[in-house]
Amino acid sequence: MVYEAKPFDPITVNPRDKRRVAYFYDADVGNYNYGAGHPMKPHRIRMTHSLIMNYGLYKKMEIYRAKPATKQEMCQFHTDEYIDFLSRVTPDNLDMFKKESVKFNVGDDTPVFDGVYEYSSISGGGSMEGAARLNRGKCDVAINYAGGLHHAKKSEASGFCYLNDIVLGIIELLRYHPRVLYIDIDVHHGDGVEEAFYTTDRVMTCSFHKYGEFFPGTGELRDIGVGKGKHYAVNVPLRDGIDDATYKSVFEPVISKIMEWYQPSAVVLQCGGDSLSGDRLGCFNLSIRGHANCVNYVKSFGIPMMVVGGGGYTMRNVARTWCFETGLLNNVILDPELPYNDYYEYYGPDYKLDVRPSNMFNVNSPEYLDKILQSVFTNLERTKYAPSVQLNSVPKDPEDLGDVEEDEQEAKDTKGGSQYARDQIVEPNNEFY
Ligand code: YEM
Ligand code: CA
Ligand code: ZN
Repeated sequence: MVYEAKPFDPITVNPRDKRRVAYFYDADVGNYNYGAGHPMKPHRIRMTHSLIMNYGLYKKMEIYRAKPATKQEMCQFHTDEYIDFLSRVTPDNLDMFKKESVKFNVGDDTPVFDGVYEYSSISGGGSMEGAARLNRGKCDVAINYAGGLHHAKKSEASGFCYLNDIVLGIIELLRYHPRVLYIDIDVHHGDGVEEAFYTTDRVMTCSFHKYGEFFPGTGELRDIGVGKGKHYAVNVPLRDGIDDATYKSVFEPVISKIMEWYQPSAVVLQCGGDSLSGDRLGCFNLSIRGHANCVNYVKSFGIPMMVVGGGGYTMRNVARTWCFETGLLNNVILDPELPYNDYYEYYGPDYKLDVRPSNMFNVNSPEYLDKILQSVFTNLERTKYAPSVQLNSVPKDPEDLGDVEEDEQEAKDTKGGSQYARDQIVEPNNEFY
């Protein structure tokens, strides 16, 4: 048996760890509205931000408002046609786009709401700028809770997602990093990101998700990538009711084995909050600690890290969790008592920084999990050990042109792996991955 049920130990941090955290937030994001009754509520990002600020985490990290992603940037992954449509369509002119609405899959899950393009550009801008700051060694951790929209496809909206900010962020990371690991703890399969990098060994994708009569229906254990990407996609299909200790007992061995075999130089962690207990759409039974343990575990490898949001449909629990995780990323365990904040009334009756598990049944048996771990390990052992890529010089970032002083300052900075990253300037000719 390779599966071993581990105890769930208390989460710890090292206050002497001085990793630099860049947090991206745009105050407009909470105003976008998918429509009455729709489960996706961008307001949860504003609630998270208010908690983060009222816990005083602004003293620990740098806070940025990213430039919204431009059309040109979006089209590094998406088709011109699709982005052009997104930029033109509005609730008022939707009638004129009947054919396109079908083609680009806007509808019930992905409605055309006021500002859908601007909302997407905020989400994408945060992940792209976060990646660029990591690339330039200006931070060790970048956070964008408006990102994590993992279902968006090259030319199609899907599952509440329009723009795949994660793919755009990873493409940016690939300019400097030979191997990027993508980890997805949202309760849904990270299909859009997996699909984008399914045929390359430059990105390993690893999604943990509910599988079986659940959206989007992909992410089987045997889906492992194609061509050069064979064995570089990892899927961990789970059943209802997984708890903290069980999730940890699967997550940690899988990630540890990936780190050993793949040796990524950067990692992107999608922190979808719909894997929490009591989520409106999810069916897992994680407490805040079970979810946050994943963040702390990935952080413990000390690799440049991008943290993005994702799903999460019980707003008060998403805000609690992302705030607690922002604390961990800054090496602080936050006080269980919530501070007063703009949305205090949402957190009653207890007003605590806690998401409790329920007594639901855990359908994931040790035998089932053992089968999954065996298969995942066998596939990883078939990968080439830390595959390398031809080294070429990277075209300069437009924003760096003429900024000699900053470049000189940057050149002096040898902390946080940035010198290593610059030594490994890796964009192959005429392709991103
Ligand atoms: O399962 C689907 C649909 C069914 N197929 C035709 C696709 N979509 C998922 C997407 C989840 C993305 C994270 C889905 N949609 N799960 C729940 C919903 C959902 C969508 C709504 C849209 C407008 C929902 O569930 C309660 N309520 C909605 C209410 C309004
Ligand atoms: Ca997932
Ligand atoms: Zn989800």
